[in-house]
Amino acid sequence: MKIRRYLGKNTQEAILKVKMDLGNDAVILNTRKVRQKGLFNMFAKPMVEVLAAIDDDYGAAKERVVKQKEEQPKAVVREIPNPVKEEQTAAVAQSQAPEEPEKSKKITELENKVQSMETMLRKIYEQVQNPGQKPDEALTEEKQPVAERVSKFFHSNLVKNEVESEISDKIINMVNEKLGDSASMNDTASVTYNIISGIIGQPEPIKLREDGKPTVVIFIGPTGVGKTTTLAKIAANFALHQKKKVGMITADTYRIAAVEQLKTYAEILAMPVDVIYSPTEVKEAIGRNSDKDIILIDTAGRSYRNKTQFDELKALVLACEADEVYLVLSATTSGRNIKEIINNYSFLENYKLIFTKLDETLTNGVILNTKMYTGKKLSYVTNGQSVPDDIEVANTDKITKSLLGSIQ
Ligand SMILES: Nc1nc2c(ncn2[C@@H]2O[C@H](COP(=O)(O)OP(=O)(O)OP(=O)(O)O)[C@@H](O)[C@H]2O)c(=O)[nH]1
Ligand SMILES: [Mg+2]
Repeated sequence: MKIRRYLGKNTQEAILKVKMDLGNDAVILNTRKVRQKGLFNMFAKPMVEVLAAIDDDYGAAKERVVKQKEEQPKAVVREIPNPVKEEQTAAVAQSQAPEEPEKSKKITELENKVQSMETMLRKIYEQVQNPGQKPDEALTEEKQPVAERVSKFFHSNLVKNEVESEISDKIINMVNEKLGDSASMNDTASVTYNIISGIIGQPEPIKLREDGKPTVVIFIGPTGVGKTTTLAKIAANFALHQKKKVGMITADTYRIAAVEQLKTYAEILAMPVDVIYSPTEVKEAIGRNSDKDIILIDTAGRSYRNKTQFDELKALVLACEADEVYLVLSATTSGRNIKEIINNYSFLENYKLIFTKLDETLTNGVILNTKMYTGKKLSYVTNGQSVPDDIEVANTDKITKSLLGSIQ
């Protein structure tokens, strides 16, 4: 079974998207309100997110839909019975009200959380029942306590989500240590959830200095992960939504295209860019931007295999004395590579993590793996190429649920 998310301004629009993409056979798993993408959209009207599932032969199903579209234009989406649906509909209707008081917003948020948990538990229950199993296997499974079966299920989901198997083992051991054999499904699910969300921790975005001096932020990371794009997204959000004065500095002069790329963004955003050719120039460039609220420094993707280039990067990090250093990593990086990359950046004393390209992968295991390896704070995640929208402050709840949910 494949699970996908769809966003719409209201339920109708989101369900229409489900139908367009997955056709009639889609099963609606959950409906909830979410905030729009973008860093500073906290006060914007929430969108409706529909979680829909489709069988594995989805390709074939899609072909059928094309056929059906010709034959029978009215598509009906099948919904599985959902005891909380009525409240959901009420919650969605509420989201369309022009102004929602703060208190009811909080209540709706809590309702959403409970609903997601219920949906998750319902799915676990269905899988634990596992009707597709061979009879003898089912018999052995039946003898296992619920807690054991549920934690096995989570372990398997973590591994499917590309959490390193030793890390998955460790987490499940922590869960088992906290729970006795007689623990209920609810307890097992919530203890597992709490342990994982505790490891992911509370994300921390850029914090501006309060002493009137510009906050200096530097972005480093492997080639092509999305450093420049992410910097542009952050620059645009600070300028457009927080009305801050932003300055940009690029130290990436190895490719002419790299300077041009940042200059193009800077022109669109009407921001200055300083180009520096050696780490010794960075302090001066920062000085030229002393009227800014925030200065964002872009660096070239560096291969640690090229010692001279990597030493220059180290010198730059040292020379700029940034308030915040961000290590930008792609969520599509494989487990082995991420370990190597982290080792190579271990010269950094303090940094925060940004994960890019979440839209290009179905699994978020790399986030949990990296948190376990580095213990560094998470900040932003990006989920598309579009500047400035495709970025948000990482959402621990969303990441934890995606790690516990099953993908195949
Ligand atoms: N799908 C997707 N693509 C992204 C995302 N962020 C960046 N990209 C794309 O990744 C490619 C590389 O992005 P850049 O911002 O140039 O990457 P970089 O890290 O600055 O690259 P170098 O400076 O060469 O090291 C571009 O095509 C971006 O549009 C994202 O969140 N999702
Ligand atoms: Mg770049």
